[in-house]
Amino acid sequence: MRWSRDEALIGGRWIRPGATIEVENPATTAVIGTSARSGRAEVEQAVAAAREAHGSWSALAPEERADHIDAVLSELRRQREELIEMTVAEVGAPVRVAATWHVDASFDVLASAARHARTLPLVVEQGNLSLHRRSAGVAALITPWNYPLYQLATKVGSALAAGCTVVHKPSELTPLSAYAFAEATLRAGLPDGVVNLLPGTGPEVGAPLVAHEQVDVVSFTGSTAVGRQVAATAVDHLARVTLELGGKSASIVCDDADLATAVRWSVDSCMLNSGQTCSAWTRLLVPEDRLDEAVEIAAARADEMVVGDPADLATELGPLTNAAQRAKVTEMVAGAVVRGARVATKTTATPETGHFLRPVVLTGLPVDDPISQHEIFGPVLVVHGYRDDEDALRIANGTAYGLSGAVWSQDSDRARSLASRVDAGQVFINEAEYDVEAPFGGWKNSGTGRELGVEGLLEFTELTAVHL
Ligand code: TXE
Repeated sequence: MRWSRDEALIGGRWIRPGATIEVENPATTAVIGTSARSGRAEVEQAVAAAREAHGSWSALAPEERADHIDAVLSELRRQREELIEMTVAEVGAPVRVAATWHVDASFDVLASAARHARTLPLVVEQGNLSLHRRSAGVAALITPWNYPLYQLATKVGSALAAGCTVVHKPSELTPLSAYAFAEATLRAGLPDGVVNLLPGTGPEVGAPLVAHEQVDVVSFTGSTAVGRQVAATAVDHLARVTLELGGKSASIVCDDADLATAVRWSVDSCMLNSGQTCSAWTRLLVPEDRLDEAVEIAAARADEMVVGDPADLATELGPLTNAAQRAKVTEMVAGAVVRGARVATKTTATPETGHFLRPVVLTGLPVDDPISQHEIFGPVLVVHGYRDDEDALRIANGTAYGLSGAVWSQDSDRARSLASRVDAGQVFINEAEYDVEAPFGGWKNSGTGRELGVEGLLEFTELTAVHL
């Protein structure tokens, strides 16, 4: 097998926990590699190694840490093609999506973290006070399978820049890019123990890691259910917690917007990475009297999407990353249909092997139906009509989530006013452009804390107010 690994990286050394986990290619269902299956013993060793390395790493000048991050980034850039190939293989992301949204976006995030390490003032004078920001200590980073390299980059960049040492537990479904990252830290000469890698399952590695008394910060991305458990465990020993959880974001198309442009962008946002993007705009809200027209445009865009071999440059949607996710999405759509949803898209066949699903556009259910309230995490868009701007806002804010959103209008004052009233961590106006400096995170069940930008770095620091 191409990517057979059986080690964990602890204190700069590769050690073998003994057991392994198979890694599947979701497009073919073939086993393409293995990862180590670490356990409690490795958690103990890795946290101890991170603790030991913390003193000297946090004592470095921030510029020196920035140089180290840049060195790791240079190593990763050298293997860009292999990282893309790995992402296509383990996530099933189409090669163009893998290149842009997984790999290049990860590079941007790491470069941004290094920049902030160089420029962020860690001591701020404020009258009779001197505010000192220092590294919070040892950070546990737990990442999911939908954007494995990118999620790691957002966490590890900020953590290292802030002076934390880290123990990373990748998703057991997509550990390959985590190995590539760990290898890059070794080649780049990062001091031993600054980055430790513990591949393994949530219960066997994630849970004891979060519970470890010597872990000072927990940064978790995953489901809201596990996020709750993580927060409850971490608060027991009062570790700082950042949670990046699910979403149910709305794209509000105002009556003065260019409907076709807004709808097509919204479909593309929803379907990116086969809908396995927490910030995807999965609900499309349009003026009531244009609902039919909007559904037709959305369905046409979804129907033209090329679903298939993720390694093919023409492919827009690869498979879902795992069988359980495909089953969950299929079941949620079937439930909605039983409750009366109209499927506006064609039911064209998908490849027989692999966890493929064609994009689906649904309409016809009330806004409080489960399909419009719960995260689906698949290529499914739900379209609703609204009466006026207030009604649109009520619907947009009427879920337990609050991660992202969009407003489309030709009137910038109206768009800004609406955007400022959406209960979400990020709102886009008339575009979907990614900005590496925009703090990312959620309101309500979408999580707590922020990633990226200055705010992302501050999550890994503690504050001392020195009274002069
Ligand atoms: O997530 P889990 P799953 C949502 C999405 C998806 C659903 C289920 O709706 O359908 O969650 O996905 C680790 N202590 N998102 O079950 O289990 C696990 O090993 C500590 C949204 O795969 O939350 C993995 O590394 N860690 C999302 C990570 O948590 C534990 C991304 C996420 O897996 C653990 C993924 C435990 N007790 C899914 N149990 C997003 N916000 O982008 C598991 N883990």
